Amino acid sequence: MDALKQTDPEIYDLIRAEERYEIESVRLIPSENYVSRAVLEATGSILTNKYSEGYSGRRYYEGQRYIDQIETIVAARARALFGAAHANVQPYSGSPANLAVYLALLKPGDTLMGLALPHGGHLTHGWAVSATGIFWRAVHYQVDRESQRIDYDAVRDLAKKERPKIIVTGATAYPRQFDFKIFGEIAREVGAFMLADISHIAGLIVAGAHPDAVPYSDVVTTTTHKTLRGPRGAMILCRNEVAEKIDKAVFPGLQGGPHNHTTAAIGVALKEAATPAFKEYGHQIVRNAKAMAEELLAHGFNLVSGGTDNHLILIDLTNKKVIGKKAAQALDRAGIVCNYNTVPYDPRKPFSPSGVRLGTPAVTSRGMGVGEMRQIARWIDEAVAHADDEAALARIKGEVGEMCRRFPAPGITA
Ligand code: DSN
Repeated sequence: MDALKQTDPEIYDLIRAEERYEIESVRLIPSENYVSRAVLEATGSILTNKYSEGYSGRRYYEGQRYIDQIETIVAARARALFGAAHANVQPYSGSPANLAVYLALLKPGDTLMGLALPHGGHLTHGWAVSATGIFWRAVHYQVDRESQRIDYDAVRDLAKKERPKIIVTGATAYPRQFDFKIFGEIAREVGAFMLADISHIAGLIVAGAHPDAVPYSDVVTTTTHKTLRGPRGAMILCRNEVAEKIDKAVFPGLQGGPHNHTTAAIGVALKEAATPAFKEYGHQIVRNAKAMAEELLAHGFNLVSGGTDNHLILIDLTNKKVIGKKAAQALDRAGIVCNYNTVPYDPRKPFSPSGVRLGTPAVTSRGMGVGEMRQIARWIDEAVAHADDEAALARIKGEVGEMCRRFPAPGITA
């Protein structure tokens, strides 16, 4: 980055500092990852210079001879990898992707139904402060108070009562698998479209480490930068019957020119995800999360739903007498990065909730395995117990840094 260093040393220094931070810390935010050098190179390529409103072969600008080929290849890779009839690879990120689906399939004021945000859903699944809860009438299902898992009978009852036009599945903080088949059946029973937002678990689905959503859904949205390990972007996969509406909603409905550097990098990530090594990666993410969960349970942590089936763990810290924000901040000082998070039926407010959320996609990308996960869980236990003890946190940080040096960070030191 010599040119950057010369032109803008201030930004250069901050990028280098973030790079060191990503090398030296254990990154447990479940929506983050490390992309490969190849994905980074495509993201930082000259494709950022282009404008190409429209779709391959149907652009509003000349000069698309290479861009058309790139977008065609990437969409074909997306269809092949996910077994989808149609793929739109232009959404800027997950929120615009979901917005595009609603724009395509709903009229303003129509009802949509999704998992409540404090129960693990997402803002764009119709939460009141999101555009999706302002322009559409949103109703929400929750997890069961006892099992802290989705109660499919309750989902069916709510769908029959509210008659949503679209049912959204998918989550950002749900540690269990989704039964997409049942969701599809419920959607058909009430005449709703089914949208599966698989942003968090796309990589697991590709690897066969989570059941597939495409066969049961009308539309599937996914970001490309989480378990899928691509650049920051998104895709919409759908049945042919709704493809034209989806494409029109993305452009010209919602967006202008696609970010071609991102499209190309998504293509690289999809190629990487089609390999046997990626399949193994997806399964290792889950093995690692289960090992970390087991060790946390052994140290008296209360895990939402009692454990995990996927890439993430949600800890309710109430019994540890530490609030989520304080625990997350102490962990960061100890070199372990996670986020504070609401837990189902949380009596506390979203800005200072009772839980923390952990995930294993990034550490698994570094090649860490179950032994390291158990060690990380023990550090978490120590850091939470000594959240006010700076000497203890500094000692843990030293040990974390030592372990991190043994595992190259993809895209940075590997
Ligand atoms: N912000 C993402 C996450 O952390 O889960 C979801 O959009």
